[in-house]
Amino acid sequence: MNHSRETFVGENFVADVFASRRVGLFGLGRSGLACARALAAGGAEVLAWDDAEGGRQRLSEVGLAAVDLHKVDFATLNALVLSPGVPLTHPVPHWTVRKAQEAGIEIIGDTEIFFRQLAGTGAKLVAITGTNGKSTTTALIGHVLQQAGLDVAVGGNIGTAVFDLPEPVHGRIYVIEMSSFQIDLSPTLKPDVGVLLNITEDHLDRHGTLENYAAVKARLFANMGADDVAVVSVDDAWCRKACDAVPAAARRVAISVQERLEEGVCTVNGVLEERTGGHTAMGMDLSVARALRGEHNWQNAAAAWAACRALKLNGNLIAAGFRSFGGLAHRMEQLASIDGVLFVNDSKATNADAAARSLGSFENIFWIAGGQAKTGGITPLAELLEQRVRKAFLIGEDAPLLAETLRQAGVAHEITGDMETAVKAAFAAAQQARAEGVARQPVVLLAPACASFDQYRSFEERGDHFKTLVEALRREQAARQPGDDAT
Ligand code: UMA
Repeated sequence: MNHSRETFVGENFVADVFASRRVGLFGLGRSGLACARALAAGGAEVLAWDDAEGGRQRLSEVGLAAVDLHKVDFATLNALVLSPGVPLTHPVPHWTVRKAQEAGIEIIGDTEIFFRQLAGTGAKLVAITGTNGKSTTTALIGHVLQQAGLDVAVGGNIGTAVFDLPEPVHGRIYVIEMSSFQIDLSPTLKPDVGVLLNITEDHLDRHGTLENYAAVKARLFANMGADDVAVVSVDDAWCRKACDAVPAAARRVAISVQERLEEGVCTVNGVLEERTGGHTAMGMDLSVARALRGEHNWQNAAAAWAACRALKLNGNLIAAGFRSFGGLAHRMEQLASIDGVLFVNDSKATNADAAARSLGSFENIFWIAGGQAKTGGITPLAELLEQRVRKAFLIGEDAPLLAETLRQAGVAHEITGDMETAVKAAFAAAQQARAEGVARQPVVLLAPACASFDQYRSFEERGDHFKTLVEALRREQAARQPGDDAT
């Protein structure tokens, strides 16, 4: 997805729910900037600020001047609009949060204002959350609906800020990926279709405990009523708890990749089935959908199927959409085969659980990992690493921590520090393995199991850097050996 200013489609989004009122807005990244512009266009007085000079400067792009919120009496504001990346509760509330709490004003996100704008327009909302797979599921649902000829807009945590989307009109369906941070800032969130994929440990630095994190995710369903549909996994205990808490008036659709459900949508051994009363009503073999191969995608597919069915799409259209889905950048993205070595970019794997999915999908892996480790590091991966990884190449500030787990698991590794050194070393080792005649194609896999922020601005930037380096290798190899298999 391209986030350059030229491609923004919603430049004219007018958010008037705060017309003639005074709003403090903090954080001028992608979401804050778009929200400031939309609120100002809707007649609000927007007092916007960012801790970083760069953020404050960006405000002039939307015709506004920064106002130092340190000097503003928050009791004169109607609300504080906070960017999702700014700490609300943990590790400590941001200074703007403290000021807003002391003044007793509401603290909300751009998504909350967006949802208020949707009310009464006849537009529909599909909201997707979960620890892993939510971007793929969001993109997949968006793709299927679009292929079916519906009016669809896809955004949220996936990358396009909600106020960079087109304005609501009757019949338009918004497919919005929601992070836990965004849910936390969206008290009136009430999707027509809500999807909860899975809950495993992540972002504990921002939510304190797994209990809090799970409770925030479960709020996706809290305001649901009659006609709303909750699509929820029954494969983990936290999701089952969230499923039990769905308001009685709403309809629940269970999804599973572990059991053949009596009722719901399940994918067992790669075959998706929509089950009702213990019978299979319809289904498909996912092996025909090239971007949905691998166990990690079965849950995404089951969820997307259930969500599209909740929107009354017929099964043939959904299956056709699954088949034509191309997948997402930075999610197990197969980049090239160079000198018999496959390069895979899974930069989105920012925690151990996500990395486990790509590690489980390949063998003979030359693994590039590291960055800022999450709680628990890569300890849960020890067994998988032993089975799949021939050698690890570690980057970033927590490389020594990862090295310790690898040492204990008896897996070969070296600390390469930066990405460029890692790519070259991994390629050389993979080529050597190939020369020694390994049975399976060696794979250089970037699946960091860590956040990127010590070396990059985002996982996208990290993945793009990896892609650039792989492309350079491909060109080098093609120049050296014309006619090689570099693709
Ligand atoms: N800032 C401060 N002080 C702070 C923290 C941040 O001033 O203490 C400022 C920064 O200087 C910067 C701005 O806040 O100018 C950044 O705001 P942000 O981190 O909320 O980022 P945005 O650019 O607005 O992007 C957000 C989401 N980012 C986060 O949740 C961290 C993007 O999700 C999302 O795509 C975008 O809105 C559009 O909706 C990214 C993400 O990493 C992909 N999400 C996390 C994840 O998927 O794990 C949750």
